[in-house]
Order: sequence, then structure tokens, then C-alpha cells
Amino acid sequence: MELNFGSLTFKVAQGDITRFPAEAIVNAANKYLEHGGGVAYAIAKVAAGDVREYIRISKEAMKEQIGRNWIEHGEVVVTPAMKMEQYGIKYVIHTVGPYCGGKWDEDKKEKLKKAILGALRKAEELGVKSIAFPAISAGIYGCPFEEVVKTFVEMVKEFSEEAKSVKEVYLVLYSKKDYERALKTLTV
Ligand code: AR6
Repeated sequence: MELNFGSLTFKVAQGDITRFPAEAIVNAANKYLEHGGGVAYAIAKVAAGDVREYIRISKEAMKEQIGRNWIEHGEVVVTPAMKMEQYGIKYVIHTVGPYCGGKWDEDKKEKLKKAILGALRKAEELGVKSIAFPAISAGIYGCPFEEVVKTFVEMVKEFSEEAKSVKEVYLVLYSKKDYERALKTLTV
């Protein structure tokens, strides 16, 4: 499933983002980059082989790149892909989405848009051609899946006006069920 916005293509795929062949993958992190569960834990484990080591690397990168011990929505931190390089991944871009706990409103949507845009702009800065996102905030943070998918489409469309280096944006869904739900959301 793909949508074209100018020179930018938005593609929905099913798979494990830790082995998805995009130059940059995005992590659905928390503000302290603690990588305790979900996709964050999976990325940390595959990248460094040891979650605690990748948390240490992430926090050090955050100090260097942001100058603080936490990030706001829209701020991102870049770490190396380490062992994921074997799949063609070069960078991990950590971004933090909103916590929803089942609720959804304009404020949460704005925070999610900021989180997505921050990662897209960083991908431009890094000069990558392809970037893959997980469904940020749709897991442990409990945001409604369909709203998350719709927000991705909106944000990618907006970003296509300023995209230069980035040509392919992927939304990688882990389960077949989520993949099918996303296709349904995009085709209505
Ligand atoms: N590949 C692709 N998608 C995945 C993978 C994977 N390997 N594993 C899980 N997902 P979540 P959040 C999907 O909970 O809601 C962490 O503890 C998953 O099915 O990872 O933003 C962080 O440190 C879901 O659709 O992220 C934060 O504290 C999506 O990824 C907190 O969770 C996002 O689920 C962030 O919560």
C-alpha cells in the first residue's frame, strides 16, 4: 500500500522494524530514552545486543545533542544502528510521542505530529533517502491506532512540501492485524 505526495512516497508495510531495510529507523521512545519495553526494547536489544548498553549510548547521545537528560515532543536524538547495520540501517532516530491511555484530542494529535516531524527533519539533516517508523504511541502509550495512522498520513503529506533528500517514508506495523487495520483506515 503506498501513497504519493510529490517526490515523496508513503508506504505501509508489515514487519519487524529492527530488520527493516531503511537507512534510518525511528524509535518510539520515552522522554528519558529508557527503552524499557515495546519497540524501544526490541531496537536496543538488536542494536547493541544488550539493552542497558544501548540505553547508556542513547543517554550519552542525548547529553551531547540536546544538552539535557530528557527530550520534549519534537526533539530527537540520533544513535548508531550498530548490529542493525547488517540490514542496511544506519541510524536510529529517537522521538517521543504522546501518552494517551485510550484518549484522543487535538493536543495529543499535535504532540504526535511534532514527534513525527522532528524525526523526518532529522532524516533530512542526515541526508537519508528512506526512513521507517513504528506506530508511535499506539502501543504502551495507548493512543487509538486508527488516529495514529491518519496522523502519519497527514504529517507525511505536510512534510512532502519541504522534503529533499527523503524519498520514502515507511510505517512498519508489527502484526498482520495492525497492518490490515491500517490498510482499512487508509482506503476509507
Ligand atoms: N517492529 C515494529 N513495530 C513494533 C515492534 C517491532 N519490532 N515491536 C513493537 N512494535 P510501543 P509507544 C509496535 O509500546 O506506545 C516503551 O517502553 C507495537 O505493536 O513500543 O510509543 C518506550 O520506552 C505498537 O504498534 O511504543 C516508552 O516508554 C508500536 O510499535 C513507551 O514504550 C508502538 O508501541 C512508548 O510507548
